Amino acid sequence: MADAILYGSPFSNFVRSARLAFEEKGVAYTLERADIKDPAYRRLHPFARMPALRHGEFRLSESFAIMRYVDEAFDGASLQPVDPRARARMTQWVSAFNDYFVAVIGRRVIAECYATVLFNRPMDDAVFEAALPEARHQLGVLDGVLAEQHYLAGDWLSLADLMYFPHLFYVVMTPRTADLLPPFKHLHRWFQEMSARPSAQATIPPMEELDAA
Ligand SMILES: N[C@@H](CCC(=O)N[C@@H](CS)C(=O)NCC(=O)O)C(=O)O
Repeated sequence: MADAILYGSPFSNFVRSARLAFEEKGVAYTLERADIKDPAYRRLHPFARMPALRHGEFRLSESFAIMRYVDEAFDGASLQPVDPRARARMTQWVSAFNDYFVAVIGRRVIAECYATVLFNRPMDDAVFEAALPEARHQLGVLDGVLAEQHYLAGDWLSLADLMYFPHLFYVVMTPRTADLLPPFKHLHRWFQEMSARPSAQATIPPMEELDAA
């Protein structure tokens, strides 16, 4: 079967999570930049977001669905725990990511720092500052989990870790937010270990092209 094609930008957090699944699994894929505003792209993603996947005739959208497909359709060490409780824990953290973490750390903290690049407008300091207490609370929750275990779903890397890492990468790399993570020492330990993985190294966004706040 043809290699998988992942559509999206190398700057996108969600695209990077999907790429991390390919890299961790050792599965060949091609990253293709897509014009998500092109009506034809809706055949791949009905809501015109990224990433989307094409694997032969099979089309799929939504990062977590793509990550599960990559994990389950190809050989290699599993990125999802077998134990039902650990697997449920992975799903819990992915759900929390999609519903709470993205809304605060994705859309109000990181996105504000990149408002010029993303929305062609100045950063809204009030939105950014107002989000910080909840952002710190969320980082504290993750820190508490990682104080007890090595990865978010237990002792082994899982899709939950791959989901959070790209967002936290921007928190650490962005001058305005760089001091947020280090006080959470367990989360910081996890972040440093995740950053050193070959999968993370292979998917670093070309930051020099961005002008962060
Ligand atoms: N729930 C989606 C979220 C995807 C998403 O929001 N992607 C962003 C890029 S990081 C996007 O496509 N933004 C384009 C836009 O909002 O126009 C997923 O998990 O794949």
